[in-house]
Amino acid sequence: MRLKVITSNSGKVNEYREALSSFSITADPVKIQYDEIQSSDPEEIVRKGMDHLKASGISDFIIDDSGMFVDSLNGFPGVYSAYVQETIGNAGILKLMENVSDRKAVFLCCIGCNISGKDIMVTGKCDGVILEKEAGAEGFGYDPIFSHDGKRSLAEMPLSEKNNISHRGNAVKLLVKEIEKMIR
Ligand code: ITT
Repeated sequence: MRLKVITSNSGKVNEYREALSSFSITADPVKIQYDEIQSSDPEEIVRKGMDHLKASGISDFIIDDSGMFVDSLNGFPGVYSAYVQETIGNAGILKLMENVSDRKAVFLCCIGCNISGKDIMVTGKCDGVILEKEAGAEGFGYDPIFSHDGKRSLAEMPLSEKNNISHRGNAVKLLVKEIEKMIR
């Protein structure tokens, strides 16, 4: 099976390639500009994105909307994660977290997948904490400041190890279960 991975983010492409290959699914990266609506609900953002792509005649694809939600910042940056990463970046988040003792955060990844005209939507999560400083050179985005075990950041893990515990890796596991139900 082949699925188009529609994203502008090459880090996501690498993760999908690795995660899907274990299930004999080939990920073909495709860059298509489509408008992401503003919403506080990642599933709504994905649903509207899928509708837009299907209306343009595109099928057999994956899109995802991901975000990091920090408890002590009332869920910020959450659905604004892309904008916040581009503007204040990891250094800005660390600044906001100075002298904050509750460092709990969660990463969510909502995947929308269209296969043979049918839609599947799943959400994976990864609980963790915001580290005191950036660490590691792997991955992308918030990986250097987010840690699942409170010790190593996601950017200190090889890609396959991140996929084992990450929001996107967990979403892919749920997606594959749904695909298996669909083709059974
Ligand atoms: P597309 O919408 O084109 O897929 P994007 O990078 O804008 O790419 P998102 O809106 O889903 O994707 O991501 C929101 C932000 O969160 C963005 O800055 C990402 O770099 C970051 N992000 C997403 N997944 C991440 C992950 O697994 N690790 C670290 N940062 C991540």
